[in-house]
Amino acid sequence: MTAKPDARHYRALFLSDIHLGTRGCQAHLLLDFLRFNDAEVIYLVGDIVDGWRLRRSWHWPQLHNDVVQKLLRKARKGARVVYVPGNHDEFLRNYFGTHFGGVEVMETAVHETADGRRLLIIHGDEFDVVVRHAKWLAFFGDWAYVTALSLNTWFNLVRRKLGFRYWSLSAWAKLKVKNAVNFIGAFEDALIAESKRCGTDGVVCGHIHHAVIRKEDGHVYMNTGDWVESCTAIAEGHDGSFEIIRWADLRKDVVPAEDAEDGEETSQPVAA
Ligand SMILES: [Mn+2]
Repeated sequence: MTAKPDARHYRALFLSDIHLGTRGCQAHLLLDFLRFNDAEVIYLVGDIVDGWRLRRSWHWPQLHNDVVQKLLRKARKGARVVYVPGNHDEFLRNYFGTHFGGVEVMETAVHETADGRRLLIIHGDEFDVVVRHAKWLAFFGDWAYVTALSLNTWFNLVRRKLGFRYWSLSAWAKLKVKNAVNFIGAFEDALIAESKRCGTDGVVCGHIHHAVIRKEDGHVYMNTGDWVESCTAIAEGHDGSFEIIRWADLRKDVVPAEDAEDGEETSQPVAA
């Protein structure tokens, strides 16, 4: 058994792609992470609850409840918790500007770092369309770019209302393994471009399950990764420095308790 880690307190923590409600979610590791790590502000950068999957089959063991309770408890105890929904928890996109249990739901947020930089906080699925059609959009310029972005939003809104599943960029990219590196690079470029358009000094996003801190001509791109495979978070220290925390690597010995307390498992017919 590895030694108990020291409790850490950060200025800000950024988590995304937890996918509560799916079997892939490593809730035991996240719960362990939340026990030892606190922050003044916690940003939940989308795909926290997997609503698309919840509609088809329900996997909600006690551990997933515990994660939610732990986050709400941190909010009660004075942490600011901001929830920026992603494509898997799009149902929350109907609730921008509202609060529940002390958690603020926002379309995007801007975080100011200890050293005065401004960071755009966004999940990133909005840019799937830009990544897929990067060449065409570059050819037609800014107008096509902006139009494609808003079409993407409307397209997925209609799909959601009709009960279809979200078209997944990551799944698509995995099918085209040869392009995976290109696809990650294109996604990063799209997010950096968006951050520049917004006049911020950098961006914190999720969506592609690939944690990284990348600096490019004075601009920073940070991806929080996920809690399905890598179990990573981005943290800002009190001095404004940023790091990736790789919890699965730090806590190899933390294993899930027996599944005995699993919650209800039901299957529902797929809508439409
Ligand atoms: Mn996503």
